[in-house]
Order: sequence, then C-alpha cells, then structure tokens
Amino acid sequence: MPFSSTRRQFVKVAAATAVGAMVPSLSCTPAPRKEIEKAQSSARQFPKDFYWGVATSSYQIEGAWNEDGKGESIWDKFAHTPGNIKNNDNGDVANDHYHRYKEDVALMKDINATAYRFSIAWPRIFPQGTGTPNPKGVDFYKRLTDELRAKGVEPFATLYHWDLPQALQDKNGGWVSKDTAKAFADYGGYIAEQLGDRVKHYFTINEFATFVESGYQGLEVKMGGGKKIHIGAAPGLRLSDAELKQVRHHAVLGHGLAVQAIRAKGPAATKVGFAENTKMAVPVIDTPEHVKAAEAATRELNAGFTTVMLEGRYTDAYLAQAGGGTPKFTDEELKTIASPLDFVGINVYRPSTYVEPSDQPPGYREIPINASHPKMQSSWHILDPVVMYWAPRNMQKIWGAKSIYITENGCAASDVVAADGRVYDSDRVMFLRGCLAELQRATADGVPVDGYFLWSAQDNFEWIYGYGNRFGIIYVDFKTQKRIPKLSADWFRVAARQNMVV
Ligand code: PNW
Repeated sequence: MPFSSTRRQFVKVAAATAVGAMVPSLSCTPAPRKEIEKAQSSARQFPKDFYWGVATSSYQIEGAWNEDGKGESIWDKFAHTPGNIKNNDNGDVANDHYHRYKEDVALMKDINATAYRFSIAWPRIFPQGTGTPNPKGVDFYKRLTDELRAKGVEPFATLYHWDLPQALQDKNGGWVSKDTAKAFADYGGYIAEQLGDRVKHYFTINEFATFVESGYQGLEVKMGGGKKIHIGAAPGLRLSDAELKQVRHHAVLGHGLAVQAIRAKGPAATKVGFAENTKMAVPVIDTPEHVKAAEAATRELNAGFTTVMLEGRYTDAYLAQAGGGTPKFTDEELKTIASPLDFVGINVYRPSTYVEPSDQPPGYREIPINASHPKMQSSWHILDPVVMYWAPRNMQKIWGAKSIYITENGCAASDVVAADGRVYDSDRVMFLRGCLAELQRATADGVPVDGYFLWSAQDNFEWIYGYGNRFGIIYVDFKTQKRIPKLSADWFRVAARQNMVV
C-alpha cells in the first residue's frame, strides 16, 4: 500500500467528518467511529457497476480436444510432441470444462463473480480454419453463455487465445501469412452473428506480444540481476527479427479486420477491444519528469502492437529498427489496424521495466532490476503491485483510453491441499490485495477502469509449464477433477460483494 493512497484516504475522511458529522469536540461520546468507517470505506470503493470477473482460456481448461467435430489446434499438435511441455502434459482433458461447465459457472456465482472472460476455440467453430462451420462447436458456447446469463454472470468472449487451427498453420504458416488475418476476421464476424444475442463484449486477440514472440521466435523475459529467461511456445518457429515484424503486422491487421467484421455482423450494442499484455514502464519515482519518461518508454516498448493499434502508425524508432522494407504495410492497412475500439483490455502481471528521465535521447533510461527483487512463483513474475496503478494510468494518459478492463491479473503459487482439506494460498491473497489496492487508487484518481478479471477462475494447463504452475483461486485435483475454492476465493467473494479491497 503506497503512502500517497493512505494519505489521500485520511484527507478525505477528515473532510467528510468535518462537513458531514459536525463533530463537536473530541471528548464527545460516542466517537464518530461509524461515520469515519463509512467515509473510509466509500473512499476505498471501486466505481458503481464495476465488473468483478474471473478469466480462463479454451485450450487451458476445456479438454474434449477432439470431440463433437473439433479440429486440431496448433497447441494440440505442439503438446502432443514429446519434449515441448513440462512432464509432457497436454490439454486433452485439462479441467474437463467442456463437460463440467455448469458446475464451473455455479462456482463463479458462489464467489460473487459478475463477469467471466473465456475464449472460444477457433477450431471448434471452423475445424479447418475457414469454410464450413461446425454447429456442435457453436452450440457449446451457446450453452455456456446461456448458463452464465441465467446465473447473472456477464460473458466476455475472447476470439483468439492462441489455439489456431492446425490446418491454417499447415496451409500458410499461420500468422506468417496475411490470409490468416482475413480468415480470423471471417471467424470473428461469424461468432458475432451466432452469439450476438448473448455476448455483448468481445476481445479480439489475447496477448499479441506473447504468442507472436514466443511462438514464432522465442520470447526473452528480463529478470532481476540482468538474468533473461527464454519462453518458447506453439507453433515453435524460430524466425528472424525481420520475419517476426511481418508476423506482428499480420496479427494487428487480423485484430483490425476482426473489429470491422464484428461491427458489421453483430447487433448494434456489440462492444469490442483487444486484450494485450502491453509492456508497462513504471516510473522509479512519482514526479512529473519520471512519469513522462515512463510514458515515452511505454509507447516505444509497444510500438509493434498497442501503439500501432491505438495510433495507426509505427513509431520512427520501430521502423528504423525494422530496417529496409520490413514490415511491409499500406496506409489502408494502418487505418484498419487502428479501427476505433469501445475499450482496451490489458493483462497486468508485472512491470516490464523501471525508468528514470534522461537528458540523452530518447529522454528516458531503463534501470536494471536488482537481483534480489522479490518475485512470485513463475520464473518470469517479478513482483510490484504498483504496476496496477500505472498500467491503466498509462493507457488513459498516453492514448486517451475511455474504458479500460484489466483482462488478466493473478499469480501462480505452490498450492497444496492441507490436512483439513483447505488450500491456504496466503501469498496469492497478499498479491491480490496489493494489486487491487493500486487499481482502486487509479479509479479514485479518475482512471476509467470498468472491470477486473482475475487470472484464473481455476488452476489449469499453464502452457509449457504444464499443470505444475497453479494460477487458480479454485484448486483443481487433475486426477479426480474435484474443485476446492482456495483462501483467495474466500477473499474474492468478500471483495466482490463489498466492491472494495478487503
Ligand atoms: C498470460 N510474462 O501469459 C496468458 O494470457 C495466460 O494464458 C496465462 O496462463 C497467464 O498469463 C499466466 O501465465 C503470460 O512473461 C505469459 O510476463 C508471459 C508473461 C505474462 C503473461
């Protein structure tokens, strides 16, 4: 909890007490404790109608990998290839959510979640990526969203959380080809048409940076002490920097084309945006100079994704670094990429870097992350809740975002079932409390955050780490499929009910 936030509350409490309660003297009893508590809690509340959501993705929870006409995805193929995933785990069964979705929605209701962000498996809808749709695949998402609506949980659908139809990978190299961007838009339009009466909010693509960088080249993540870790993912390509820039361009183009298709095919009230892990530069000190430096760094760090989607142009530095004619693009494509959005979604886990101002170009300097910097369980997860303040603040300040969703935030922990049958994830509770206090501080400062989605509703298949890294607030025994709400689920239940950090 930063000092500035605490100080602000005290100022507000004092003001409320002076004006509202008219405390005559300090000796007066009873003390205006109730008034103070009321003012304190209203100062700590999230905005009215704020969504308290949980999130998952299709490949990580559904299972039923080859049922009801579903086509193979690049993750099916990648995980079925020995050596790619820790313990050679795969998502064939995962949480068996495809069959247990009713129980899972009931659990969401039980923890007072008011929204659910799930993803749609493209190869369930178009087994070959394009062509004839598979009605049984569409039916699953109709059943799921009917169940959610019946329980008063608002569905938010992500169209692409990395499980590309393998057929498109085989045909044209996946996102290496512009045809995949076009196929994605057709699929998006079809979904808006089919689910438009049930789903009002769509995220086009989840984490452009992660799937492009780690799937098509291999992602380097900066850790404390100058250490870098390598993350590789499906389809497991090792492209050059120049080739990678073209893949990035096709991904953002796919987003823009899908935005247009969803608007063309969905009902008028349909809302659409992206869900990106926009790299966040955090100012070392909260001064106007540091904040400006962090904004400049954030804009540059995201040149290939967030910046071009919100500005409709690549930065000069990005193009210079791209060299020669790469990426190849037209002005028309840039316009499509920057199609107007109803909201932006950001996945916020960690600061990407800390910066301070510099009198040398580009006007900021990234500082090293100390070797002893605290982290959560995942190898890449350095800890600093203050990023939950600066992330939405940057989106508002740099790009004028008017509606922001935190589409993911959470952490892995070494959860075990205790002798009494409970799961005591005290570290996750600490993490969530710290992050949401910072998010609340942002809303109190007028940053337009409309909802928060915790990653994840349940433990699930954590990509190359398999089932070892548990991110859920509900524990899953993957042998029996038994679900056990953790301590953090109890925390979420109360926080969501009171609309504040507890
Ligand atoms: C996200 N990093 O991935 C994904 O959207 C989820 O599918 C995933 O399960 C979740 O976060 C937890 O990992 C990330 O290096 C991958 O900072 C890498 C990073 C962050 C998020």
